[in-house]
Amino acid sequence: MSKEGLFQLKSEDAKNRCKNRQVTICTVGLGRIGLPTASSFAASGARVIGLDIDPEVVVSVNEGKCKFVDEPGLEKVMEEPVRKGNLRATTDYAAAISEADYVIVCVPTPVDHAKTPDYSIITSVCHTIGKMLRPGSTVIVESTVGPGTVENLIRPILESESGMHAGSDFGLASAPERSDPGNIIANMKSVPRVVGAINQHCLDVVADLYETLLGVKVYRVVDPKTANAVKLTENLFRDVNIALANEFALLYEKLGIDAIEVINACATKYNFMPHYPGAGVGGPCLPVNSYYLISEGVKAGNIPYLVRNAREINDRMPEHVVQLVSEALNEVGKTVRGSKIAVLGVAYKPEIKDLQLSPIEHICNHLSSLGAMLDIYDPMFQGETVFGHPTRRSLPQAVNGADCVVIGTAHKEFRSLDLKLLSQLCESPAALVDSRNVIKPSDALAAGFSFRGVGRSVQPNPT
Ligand code: SAJ
Repeated sequence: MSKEGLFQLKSEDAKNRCKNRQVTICTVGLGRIGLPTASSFAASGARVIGLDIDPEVVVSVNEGKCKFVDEPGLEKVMEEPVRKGNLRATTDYAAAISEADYVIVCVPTPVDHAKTPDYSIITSVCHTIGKMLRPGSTVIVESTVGPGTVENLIRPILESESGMHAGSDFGLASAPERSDPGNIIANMKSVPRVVGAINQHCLDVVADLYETLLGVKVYRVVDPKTANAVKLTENLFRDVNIALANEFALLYEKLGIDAIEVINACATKYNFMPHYPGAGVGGPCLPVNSYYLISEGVKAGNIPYLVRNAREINDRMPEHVVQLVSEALNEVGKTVRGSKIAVLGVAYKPEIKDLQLSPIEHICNHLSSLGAMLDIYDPMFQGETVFGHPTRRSLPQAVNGADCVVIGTAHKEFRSLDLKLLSQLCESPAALVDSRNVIKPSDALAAGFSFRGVGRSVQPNPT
């Protein structure tokens, strides 16, 4: 550990230290973003200290284990650095931060029940970082925050706690994570990093860290708030386009037009980016990020109405699926009350072991409250308890004797279902409701189901 902090070195010297892996990185938060970040930097040969408040996480990381079974390659990337000792985890904030050249913040930034950004975790972490910060080190915020939060909330905290000045005594930058949960290790290198910093020197030092150690392209922007605006813009672009697809689906269902067929046809046009309707938008990112921009918009007196309306449309989709279940059951002379309903897939997206803000929770809760008996099967949650319901270890166990089957998540396993076999397992006549466009309507009808799908035009079963 050199006496002069890396940030105070001339860019060239800082780059050499980076090139020679003579840097110490502290990653604050070893969750789905923090652990792959710490492991990837350590795998490049840098010395990495992973900080987490959860002692169990710390123990498992130091044993080279990780709970993210759905992150391919993560445990492999951790293996050697843990064995060699250049990746170690701790709960000891003081030791870790005071040794670091770079402090990378990867803690959650949820919204509270009033949909207001809840920055309590990141602010408390920054108070601690400020107290321990070593002159010449650089703080990098990877957590997703509203534009201006780094400049107006985080900087003052770090300066008042450290008694130092950002930009001269220590560096401060935003490098929002952009990795796709379920592909994070691959994305660490493949998805360019957008970096915005407190000044040019800091931008150079931080950009060089990602380029040199992770081998990822860096797109430099003028300041941290611009980098945070980029992250929100790309996530809200997706949320709004999904809402548009859901709006088309709701309308086309009424007009007897298959919205999926329409979107697939539109996708043949060079400038059409297809998004698909479904049960709603889940996960720790899209259903939350809009509110960061909405709250900044409210403060600035310019509410992003489109973004807000998109949230309302996407949040209404789970209830639409409940409606489709009721319709499909009625078509076979049954009601939700008293029916056995098999729910296939509860994760918020395919191949992920994550229930955060999963739209399927609302569907399960409402169907239960209407008197249905649920049986859940999800390949990522076998033999567990989800939304208060025990989950099955196999699909046939869940479907056996069902009056209705609901597809909640488009896991690979559900993309090649034998519908004839499925209908034989059900209490015939049975219904099939697809909220994730994995079932061809004609196949469902041919198998004897009464079928409903989000965005699918209803065709009464002729059989
Ligand atoms: N969904 C649809 N229709 C679609 C695509 C997705 O209904 O056409 C639903 C999914 O089923 C899921 C939700 O939207 O419930 C979110 O899915 P996602 O694929 O957007 O996944 P996330 O939230 O896991 O990851 C997003 C990604 N952002 C973008 O692709 C712009 C990821 O790159 C970000 O890093 C991540 O948010 C994040 O951390 O912010």
